[in-house]
Amino acid sequence: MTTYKSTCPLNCWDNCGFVVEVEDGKIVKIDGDKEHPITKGKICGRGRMLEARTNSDDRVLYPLKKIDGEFQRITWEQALTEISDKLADVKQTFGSTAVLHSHDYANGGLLTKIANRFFNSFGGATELIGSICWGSGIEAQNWDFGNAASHAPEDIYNSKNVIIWGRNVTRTNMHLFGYLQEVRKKGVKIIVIDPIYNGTAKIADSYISITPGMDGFLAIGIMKELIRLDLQDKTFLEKYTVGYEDLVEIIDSISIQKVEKLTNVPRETITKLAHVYSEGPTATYMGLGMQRYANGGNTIRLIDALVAVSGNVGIPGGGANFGNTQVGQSFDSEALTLPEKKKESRAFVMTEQAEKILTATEPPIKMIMVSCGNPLTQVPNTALVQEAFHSVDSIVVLEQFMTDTARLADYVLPSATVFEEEDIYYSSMFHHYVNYGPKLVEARGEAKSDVWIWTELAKRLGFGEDFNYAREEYIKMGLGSLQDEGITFETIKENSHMPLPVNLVPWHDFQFTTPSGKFEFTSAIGEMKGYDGRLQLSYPRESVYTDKELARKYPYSLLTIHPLRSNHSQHYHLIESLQTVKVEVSKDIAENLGLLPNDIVRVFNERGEIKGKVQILKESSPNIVCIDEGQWHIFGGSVNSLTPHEVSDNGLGSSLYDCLVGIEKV
Ligand SMILES: Nc1nc2c(c(=O)[nH]1)N[C@H]1C(S)=C(S)[C@@H](COP(=O)(O)OP(=O)(O)OC[C@H]3O[C@@H](n4cnc5c(=O)[nH]c(N)nc54)[C@H](O)[C@@H]3O)O[C@H]1N2
Ligand SMILES: Nc1nc2c(c(=O)[nH]1)N[C@H]1C(S)=C(S)[C@@H](COP(=O)(O)OP(=O)(O)OC[C@H]3O[C@@H](n4cnc5c(=O)[nH]c(N)nc54)[C@H](O)[C@@H]3O)O[C@H]1N2
Ligand code: SF4
Ligand SMILES: [Mo]
Repeated sequence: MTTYKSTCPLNCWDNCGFVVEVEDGKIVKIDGDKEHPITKGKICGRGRMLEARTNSDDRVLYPLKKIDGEFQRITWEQALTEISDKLADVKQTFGSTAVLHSHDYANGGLLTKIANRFFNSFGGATELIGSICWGSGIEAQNWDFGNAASHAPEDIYNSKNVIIWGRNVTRTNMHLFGYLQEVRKKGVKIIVIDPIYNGTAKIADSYISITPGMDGFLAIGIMKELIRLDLQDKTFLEKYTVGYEDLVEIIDSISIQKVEKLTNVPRETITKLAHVYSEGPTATYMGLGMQRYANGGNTIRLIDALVAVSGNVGIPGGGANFGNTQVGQSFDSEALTLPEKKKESRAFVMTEQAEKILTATEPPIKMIMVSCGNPLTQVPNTALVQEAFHSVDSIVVLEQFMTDTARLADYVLPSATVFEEEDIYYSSMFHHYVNYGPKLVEARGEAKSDVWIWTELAKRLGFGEDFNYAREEYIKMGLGSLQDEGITFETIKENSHMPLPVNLVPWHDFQFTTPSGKFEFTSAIGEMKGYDGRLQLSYPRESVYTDKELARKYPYSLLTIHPLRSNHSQHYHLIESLQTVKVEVSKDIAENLGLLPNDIVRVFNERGEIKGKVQILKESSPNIVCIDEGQWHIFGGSVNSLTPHEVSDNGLGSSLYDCLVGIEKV
């Protein structure tokens, strides 16, 4: 038995360092790498289960083709020839954008970018832009600061207060939880703002329950109190911001009583929060859940504004921490993706892909290639996604398992797992270390890395010369100018992980990358894109305040948060106890409808329905139903059969959690 260092490829805040045991060419055990500076030897079950994901009997191990409704094993030669012929035909007859590349972030490896190299060299397919995950928040921070950049994890040691605002840290970001436990012992005050009393609330000094989608109003209320008490940071506001008058106008246009009513947060708590923000440094860690609303971009912008007004921007221990996109921006994406090869282009916003597939003309979508994604479970409005995928002539899915999406395919191509290919891995959400993942075992069966698959298709389509590189050469291309700073393929390999040269305290020089060079309460980028660049009083789309009729029919807010033991849809099929739908309801719903634990209920709205077993939430905002995302069709179905696919306010995010439902016992 030999042990090697490796890393977790899963889409997660933490991007852990691994120690992997290999015996007789087989992965036998995965543990944490104690020498990893951020993840320090601790990993979660999802990471450990990458062993099962590699060794499972259910893995797709051979190229498959659907013939008369049944999948049959075919050779790679047949698969690659038929698929490349189809791609060439579609391009010739309809143009290259008649092919859609549907994907998400299921693998954190640098070389997933080779898919973009393929489609650019193809002449330009229809691509997905924005993100179901974090699109509205990233766009919001681009408008306010010029970029979405978080403080380094260790900067929390400089904080006096920490606000965990809509991030489910114990479940989704376990190493931030480690830091919280540590600083709490030193007297740092921790406050959790969330509709649900989550695991982090248990260690917090206070838990503030809030009505879903109303966080922007809470930020306004806190700013109102800061100004009333004359606690705003006047120097920062004067020297480094634009549009403060517009913000004050919005703040003045709503009473504190209205803020209390909308948020369900009492006045005294709002005043206390104003003091917490002014007696900093106060770090704000935002989650991604609360921007998956029709008003999500504006919500993040209002929280950014609060962090700015209270003087917590650009100082150690402060920050408006959302995603840390400066990590991903460290790499030379263009060298890997060759955007100059693209001759035609068309983009669909990710959350709207189904609707766009169904309505696209000039050209219509004729073929879909799916990699690193499972849209049938993960993309909102499942019925529409199903209809869209059924409407397309050919679907090719690169996969490790027979997911709901793979089952719809005409061809399924077996994809290698993290331990079967070499790459470097990073996450643009939390810390700034890049990790090395060596090839530790041969790919099982006839599985191949995605890079190999794109390369073989490229050769058959006649643009193989751009694919004439070894993996190592691609990694070097992607490292670009990092190599001048000593971050080379060799040094990453030697050290297993290396810090990237990002700003550890973003905006410490108060030089913002917005058009004005200042923090923009009123956004020039927003205006250039045709939006009203000012901050707004804006509401979720599905709420009693915006659609009384809908709220009468479907009175409860559905949150579809990330599961504890699965990374999205990736672990349900490997853990038997996860294979039922769990419907968590707030206490008031249980009392009003006479629901008891384990009752079977139907949750429904105009888009669909789902059945599951009741559990009662210990503490939460009222009228909440919560169903974890990621469930497979065979185990009761994805909760996305209920969620809306409409975009968020700034055009690039989803409104997944902006969803009203009814519920009844069956
Ligand atoms: N175990 C596990 N961890 C994961 C993942 C996983 O699938 N499983 N996925 C990874 C990925 S891709 C992502 S994007 C991250 C997401 O990480 P998080 O942002 O932590 O996770 P979410 O599940 O999106 O939602 C987080 C919290 O938002 C709260 N919330 C929902 N609506 C509102 C609201 O209106 N206001 C407020 N204040 N809170 C609200 C929910 O109650 C929940 O506690 O997690 C990563 N980590
Ligand atoms: N209702 C609801 N829906 C959600 C969310 C929510 O909170 N609620 N969260 C959203 C968020 S934040 C995200 S990030 C998305 C995630 O959505 P996805 O990324 O689509 O979800 P996953 O289940 O992580 O992964 C999809 C598939 O990629 C495959 N895969 C893994 N590695 C590789 C690889 O190297 N190559 C190839 N070809 N395939 C690979 C896996 O086997 C898996 O089946 O879901 C979104 N959907
Ligand atoms: S899923 Fe996240 S927390 Fe778990 S091992 Fe992977 S990176 Fe670490
Ligand atoms: Mo995500």
